[in-house]
Amino acid sequence: EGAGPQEYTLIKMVVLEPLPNCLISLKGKKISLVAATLRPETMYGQTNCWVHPDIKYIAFETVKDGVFICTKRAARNMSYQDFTEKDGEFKILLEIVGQDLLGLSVQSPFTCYPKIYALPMLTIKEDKGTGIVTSVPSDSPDDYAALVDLQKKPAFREKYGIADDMILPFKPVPILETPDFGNLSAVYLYDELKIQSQNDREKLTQAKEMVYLKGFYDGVLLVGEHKGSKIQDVKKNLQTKLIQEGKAVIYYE
Ligand code: A2H
Repeated sequence: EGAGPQEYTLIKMVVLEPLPNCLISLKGKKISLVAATLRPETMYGQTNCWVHPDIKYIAFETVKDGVFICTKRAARNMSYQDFTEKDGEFKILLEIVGQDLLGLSVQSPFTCYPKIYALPMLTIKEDKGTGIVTSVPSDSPDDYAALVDLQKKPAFREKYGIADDMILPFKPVPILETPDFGNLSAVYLYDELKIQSQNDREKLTQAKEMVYLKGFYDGVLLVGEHKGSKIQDVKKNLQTKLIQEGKAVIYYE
């Protein structure tokens, strides 16, 4: 880790009806699952979001944006970044175990899928970001590996009560092209390095570094208003656009 704080883009994924039982008491409020990402320019390729079944999350009221769902640790950090009225104070509306969020549907910015689902990822770390991750399987090897695990293992889906139609229709979307890895970098490297599952940590770390470097320095966007532009040139613009449209905020930790 570097010396200074890390800046993340916090993507607001708005929870859609029908609300899962654990959120019924919040009916009528705007509720968002919030995910910290380093790659706001890839949001065109979201196919789902990730929640850890065993992590404890909370719902808390923000000043401007309705209710956020994330770990308590992230809520505390946010309370020092003007998300709540008083520094260090946040009102916990609910405590929720990840398991109970699985299968809920959200609307997330920029993706071509009007509705995406919260699915289980077992490698999520409790002490990073919000504990919720947005999934871009075209460009994140971790996301692709976790999605393939669910797609090819019906028993894994059943264990968490995930219906086939929350997963099977969601294909990685080509959003960014690099000369070396083509237009689905994560898929290319998953195959090339013969990654077996989301637990294949060593190879996934290697794949992640490769995708990130090539994507940033050689990547060209294939979709959206900056189609044809280099990632380096538009990453910041896309972050700003998300923020201006009220779909994201900056978050540090
Ligand atoms: B990234 P860093 Cl397309 N546990 O967003 C595990 N992973 C987490 C997490 C947590 N608690 N919180 C955030 N992340 C993921 C997009 C993306 C990301 C792409 C490609 C690479 C990539 C879509 N998922 O990250 O340790 C989030 O996934 C590669 C590292 O702070 C976030 O950005 O560097 C990134 O890890 C933050 O990880």
